[in-house]
Amino acid sequence: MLQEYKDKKNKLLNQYDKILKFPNILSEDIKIEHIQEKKKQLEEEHFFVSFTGQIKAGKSTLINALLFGEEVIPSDDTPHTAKITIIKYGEKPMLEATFYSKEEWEVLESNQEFYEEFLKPDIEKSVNKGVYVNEIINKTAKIKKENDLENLTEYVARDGKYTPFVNLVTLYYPNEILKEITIVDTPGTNDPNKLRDKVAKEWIHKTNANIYITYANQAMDKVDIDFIDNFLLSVPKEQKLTVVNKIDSVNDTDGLEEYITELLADESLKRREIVSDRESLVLVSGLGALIDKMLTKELSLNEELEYYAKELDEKGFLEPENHKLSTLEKMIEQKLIQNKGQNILETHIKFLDSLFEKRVIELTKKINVEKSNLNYLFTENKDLEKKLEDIYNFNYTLDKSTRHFIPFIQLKSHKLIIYI
Ligand SMILES: Nc1nc2c(ncn2[C@@H]2O[C@H](COP(=O)(O)OP(=O)(O)O)[C@@H](O)[C@H]2O)c(=O)[nH]1
Ligand SMILES: [Mg+2]
Repeated sequence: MLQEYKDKKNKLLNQYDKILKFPNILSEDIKIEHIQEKKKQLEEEHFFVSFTGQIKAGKSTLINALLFGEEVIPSDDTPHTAKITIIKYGEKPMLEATFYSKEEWEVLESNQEFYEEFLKPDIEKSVNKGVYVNEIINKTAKIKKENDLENLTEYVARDGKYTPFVNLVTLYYPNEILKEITIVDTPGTNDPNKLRDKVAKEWIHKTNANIYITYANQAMDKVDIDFIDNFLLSVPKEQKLTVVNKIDSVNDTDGLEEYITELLADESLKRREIVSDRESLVLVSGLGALIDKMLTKELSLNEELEYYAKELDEKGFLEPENHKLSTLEKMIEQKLIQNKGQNILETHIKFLDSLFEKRVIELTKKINVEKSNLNYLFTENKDLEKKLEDIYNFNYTLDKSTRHFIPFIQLKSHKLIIYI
């Protein structure tokens, strides 16, 4: 993903390197630190993409297919609590859970209704697993790290032993795409926990593209609308993309078309700029794509995936032209370039141009000064030439008159000798 952008970015970074290697080519009043800073800025430019949609819409499966080509984020039948997961680049796989601070926890506890309905039962489950509130919340270190992702469910699943105390989970993974893009996997429902709700909102607003996932034959319901109203209303239209997932689960193409037509005709969605037009709608089979990638990498499938693999294979959804993951990749790429990438590249091209332009103006000035010096020398030269000519002429005249006089002088001298 983003290959063309990366190539262009690398070319610009090379330009910065060249300038840093030969700083003399720059005008004297440009500080080298300024160039270093600009280069760093470009290196650190980063994209954020958020995946939203109801629980079970297929967000985790799609992220696994797009990024990893294997099941890195768990997608299982136990519903996960509404927890936001950030997926970032790291040299080694690592899980980082951010727990609530003491102050945040007090705010949660003080909401009696929320405490009784959600927090208390969850805390009791954790106690049964040997994890106590004071052990987690009162610690100064808010972050717990694990060097593999195996235990992720303990932090995000409904009955995970740390789940009630987790505010945010960050996964680090050595994956080239993540060097350019950070993925935000959001809960699809409004969170009764208002603190997590706030974190999710902040992350969604950081993103340059938001993918809203629904699935074939699932009518957008109140849960979708509430979520969209709460989280996505202020996201600009050009950043939004809607995915209809699980297209493999529809038996006839007419049924799918009917579903799409209904979505497109839905005025309340149109008003919310979620399914604005056919062009911003992508139809995929996330599971088909994931299995296709796993088989290509010759990874073994678990029992559940094995079962789906047979079914999807029979329907042809393990074929790229049918699961259509690359269409989604292209659409995400397009959004990122339009909303941010183009601007990044243009800003740096303009900056580099202005550097050279300044130098060209300086050099042109210098050339002009040299030219006028030369002109001066040239006119001086002309004067000299003229003087030389005069001297020559004078010489010539002198020569002529001398020749004239010589016989006369000779005669005179002769006479003189005789006389003597
Ligand atoms: N048939 C079919 N099932 C899918 C597809 N994508 C995901 N699923 C299944 O839907 C369920 C929920 O998927 P998951 O990725 O965990 O959804 P999330 O809650 O939005 O992250 C899992 O059982 C997946 O295997 C798809 O394209 N086709
Ligand atoms: Mg999920």
